[in-house]
This record gives sequence, structure tokens and C-alpha cells, in this order.
Amino acid sequence: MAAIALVSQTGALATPAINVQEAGPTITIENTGGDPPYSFAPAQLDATVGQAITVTNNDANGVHSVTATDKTFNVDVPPKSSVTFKVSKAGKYDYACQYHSDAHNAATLNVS
Ligand SMILES: [Cu+2]
Repeated sequence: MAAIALVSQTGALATPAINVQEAGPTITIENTGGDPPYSFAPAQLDATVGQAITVTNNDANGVHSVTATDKTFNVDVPPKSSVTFKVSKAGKYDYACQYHSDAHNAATLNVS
């Protein structure tokens, strides 16, 4: 089952010779079991308009999302997988998880 979701955009297992893609902005979601239990890291991220932003969900047990408070973007990220999205309009976007609105740290994506 896991193989289906493995589109491998992080290139974590790729050797440098194969992975020639430049590292773009990345949001990582973890189940830390702390308070709050889920984390967005980094809490503040910069990107440019149209740039690919990769979201990796390392929580094996749940779908999380990166959902702008103003709904400019809403990206579901299945367990143990990565999704890439782009933002077409500059702005400072607070975002949260639509499934656990009170269980993630506050996070902001700044697009310029
Ligand atoms: Cu969540």
C-alpha cells in the first residue's frame, strides 16, 4: 500500500547524482505527541509566487492539511507522503490543518 503513495518528491533516498533538483521550500508535519500534538515545521516559511512548496506528512496515522485561513490554498497530505503546491498570489498566509484546527502549532507562509 505504501508504495502507491510514494511519489518521492523529497528525494531523501536518492543519491546526489540522481537528485539534481534544487531544494525548494518545505513544510514538514510531525506527530510529536507533545502539546500541541502535531507540528508544522518551520512555523514561518518564505516562498516566492509560483514556487513549488513541498509538504511532507511524517505522521503514519493521519491525514493532515495545509489550509490557509483565508482559503487561498487547501492541500491534503495523506500519511507518510508528500504533496507539492504553488501559491499564485503574494501575501502573508496564516494556515492551519482543517482536520485538527486546535492541535497544530500556529504557522505562516510568506509568499513574495
Ligand atoms: Cu492535522
